[in-house]
Amino acid sequence: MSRLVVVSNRVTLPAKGGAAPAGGLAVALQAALQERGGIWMGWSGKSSGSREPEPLAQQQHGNITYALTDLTKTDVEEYYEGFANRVLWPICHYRLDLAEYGRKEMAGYFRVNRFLAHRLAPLLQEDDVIWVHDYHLIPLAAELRQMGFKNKIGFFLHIPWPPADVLFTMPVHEEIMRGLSHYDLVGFQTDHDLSNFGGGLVREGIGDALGDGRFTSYGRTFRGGYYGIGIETAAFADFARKAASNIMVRKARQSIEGRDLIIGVDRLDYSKGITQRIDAFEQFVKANPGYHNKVTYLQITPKSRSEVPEYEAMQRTVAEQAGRVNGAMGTVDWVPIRYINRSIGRPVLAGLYRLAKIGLVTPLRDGMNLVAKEYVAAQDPEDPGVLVLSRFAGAARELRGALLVNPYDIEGTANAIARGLSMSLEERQERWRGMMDHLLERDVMRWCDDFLKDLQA
Ligand code: ADQ
Repeated sequence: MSRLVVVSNRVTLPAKGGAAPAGGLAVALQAALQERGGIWMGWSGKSSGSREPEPLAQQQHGNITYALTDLTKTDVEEYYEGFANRVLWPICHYRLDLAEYGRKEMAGYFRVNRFLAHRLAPLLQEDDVIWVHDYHLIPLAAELRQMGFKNKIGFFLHIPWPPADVLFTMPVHEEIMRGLSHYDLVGFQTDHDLSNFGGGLVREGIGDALGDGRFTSYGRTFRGGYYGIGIETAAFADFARKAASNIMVRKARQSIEGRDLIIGVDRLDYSKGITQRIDAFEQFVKANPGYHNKVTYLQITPKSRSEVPEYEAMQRTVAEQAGRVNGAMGTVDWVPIRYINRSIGRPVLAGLYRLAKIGLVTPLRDGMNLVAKEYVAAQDPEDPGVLVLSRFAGAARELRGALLVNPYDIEGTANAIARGLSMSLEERQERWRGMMDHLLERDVMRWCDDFLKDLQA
């Protein structure tokens, strides 16, 4: 078996004794790396003012070498905050209005990818299989090819891929499309993303679809496929089962005091539809006076990317909105929305999901959305809750037992909340069983195996 080299913007180091275990993606990649031996390389998260890069920091854990590089402050501003998060992220989430193009940032993105390729090169062996993750690193394969590397290189995109009409508003779309052609396998989350990619390629006359998942463009032939990412289903279900005895989960249960719990868990990001969701909750309470003082909506939202202005503005908007609804609807003994900005360890999170009658997952656009899958995995088979899920999340193409909603349709989402809260036990069990079977079969290990098998085929 060839050695595996994983490259991603950030690297998850193994949890230190006692620390909360990492999320599913890290667990799966670490397992694959441990089995075959390999390297996980990426940015350390640190930036310095110096132009001369420090040597790569390497740490060995079992069969895995973690290789971390610092970037300069300018690199981080241009490559990460500038192009990746202010151009590619909004464009891939269909938000033309939020993309901010700057020549400097675009150049920085390609420059840092070249830098990372040069840092990686000395570590590579001839038959290594290289797996590159996500939108930060699209040009990496092209850089490695230019240096003469003929290894199998795969790419997986964790976020959506938009239709050509959206993508082609980006001044460097051509370079991005060319960058993808240097991989042997380009993986998307859903059939929908893959067809946006293939459709754009053909329609814009950049390349051809050869059938059987093969494409040709810029003189290269490569494969495209979709591999919906999963979670560590069995382990997560186990956390949830055991969480009843957890002190924080017990306190949460006591504090709900016989009310139904609705839960939302998202990074603070405009793609997650949090403001529309709060509107829908407010609409639900207004339209259903019987639920006054009978329901609590817990929204757990750690801040993210605060250096990007839209995110900073959103922090204020959501906090004000939650405060306004509580002020208008709350009573001396009822706070309708509990809005908290912190990260929660996975075992506790699993317990909170299990307490909730409704998992409210309503992104405006999402590659997959793992929260939807975690919510389902955490349910009690005897008395499962209902997943209310945006049709614009990749997960909606797999989780057919969810109540699918259009998150822009506030009344529609409010109605789905009401429907979920009054759904019969029999219907809840039937919907949940189908979704859980799917999640057990297609967990994150399977995702990892499927991608690597196709990459090496
Ligand atoms: P994200 O946009 O980060 O991921 P998501 O898939 O929902 O979105 O994953 C978030 C993860 O963070 C989940 O595992 C969740 O439990 C965890 N999390 C969120 N809030 C938390 C909190 N307060 N405390 C603790 N944990 C919290 C990107 C894409 C997604 C895609 C994933 C994986 O945007 O579409 O599903 O990558 O490919």
